[in-house]
Amino acid sequence: MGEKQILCIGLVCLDIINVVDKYPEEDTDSRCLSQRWQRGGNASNSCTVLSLLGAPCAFMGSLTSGPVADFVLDDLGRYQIDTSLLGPHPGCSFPASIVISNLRNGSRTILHRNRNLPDVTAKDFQKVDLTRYKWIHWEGRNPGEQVKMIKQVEQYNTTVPPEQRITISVEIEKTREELYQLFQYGDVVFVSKDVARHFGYNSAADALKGFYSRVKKGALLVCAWAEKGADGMGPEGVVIHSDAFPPTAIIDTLGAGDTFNASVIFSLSAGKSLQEALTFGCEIAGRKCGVYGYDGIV
Ligand SMILES: Nc1ncnc2c1ncn2[C@@H]1O[C@H](COP(=O)(O)OP(=O)(O)O)[C@@H](O)[C@H]1O
Ligand SMILES: *[C@@H]1O[C@H](CO)[C@@H](O)[C@H](O)[C@H]1NC(C)=O
Ligand SMILES: *[C@@H]1O[C@H](CO)[C@@H](O)[C@H](O)[C@H]1NC(C)=O
Ligand SMILES: CC(=O)N[C@H]1CO[C@H](CO)[C@@H](O)[C@@H]1O
Repeated sequence: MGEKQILCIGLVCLDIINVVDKYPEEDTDSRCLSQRWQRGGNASNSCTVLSLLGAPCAFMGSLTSGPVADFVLDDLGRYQIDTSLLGPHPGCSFPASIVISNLRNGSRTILHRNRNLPDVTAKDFQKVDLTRYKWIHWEGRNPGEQVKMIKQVEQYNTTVPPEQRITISVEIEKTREELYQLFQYGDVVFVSKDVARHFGYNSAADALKGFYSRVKKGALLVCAWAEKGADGMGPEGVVIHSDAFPPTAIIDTLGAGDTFNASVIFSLSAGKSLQEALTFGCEIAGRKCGVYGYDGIV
């Protein structure tokens, strides 16, 4: 067996990206500067970045069959992302999003299509051979099942020597009450600016101070704040900060958060400190904002 992998569990979808130089007005015809298909989905994006950084990684999620699924599968392969845990769900429609990326101000508007693809369940997860992974990341989606999966990993951790234990990270991005139970799981917890704002916090530092009591003992809590960079807090209760690294021009901020998370996970999994990981996360995410897609960030 080769080096242990980092596994990301969540969604893969198709992003149909339309680049415009002015946001379209309703009831008008307008042209986009370019249009492209790109594999998307938060956990799938983080895998792309982990792989570009040189970490062996795997993605677990649902996939249907058909031309769009083939495109996505090919692309995962192109980035050497292990897809052996992808569950087939023929007959379901594939999640796709229309993204309007405004070149003038870097804004991006996303129109999600309703999806009927099932999320990964604890039952699916039981089949996973945990000895292959050193880190597992969950994009918060179906927390009831996700907590059961995390408990399986915690149970596994009690049966192996410390150096073989799996680090658990979770991401809480959406303002959905049921997702907040994920705070108390995870050695590393990522919470979004959206959730922070929803709770009335106006900075990453305030969010960390407010949320830290929810995480488990010893955990790291991380909150990114777009052009303000990102903050993190560990058991010492001290706020650690990295400024953003703005590119010369903002080209495409889609997936900046996923790039940031992946880079932080990469850095921490290599034994770096929280400060080093935040700085690395902001540096790579900043570079990502300066290119289309992900190629060229490393
Ligand atoms: N406009 C920007 N300029 C420079 N860095 C940025 C910018 N937007 C995002 N970043 C970087 O990406 C990280 C994640 O940003 P975030 O706002 O959480 O992403 P998302 O846009 O995906 O929600 C930030 O911590 C920062 O390092
Ligand atoms: C592994 O699981 C234990 C619980 O058994 C948990 O406390 C720990 O944070 C997990 N991760 C690591 C890296 O030990
Ligand atoms: C990364 O974390 C941010 C919250 O800081 C979230 O918006 C984004 O969806 C996360 N991506 C993944 C793959 O967890
Ligand atoms: C498909 C999906 O849930 N995408 C989300 C990924 O994360 C960004 C923010 O980082 C959201 O805006 C997307 O909706």
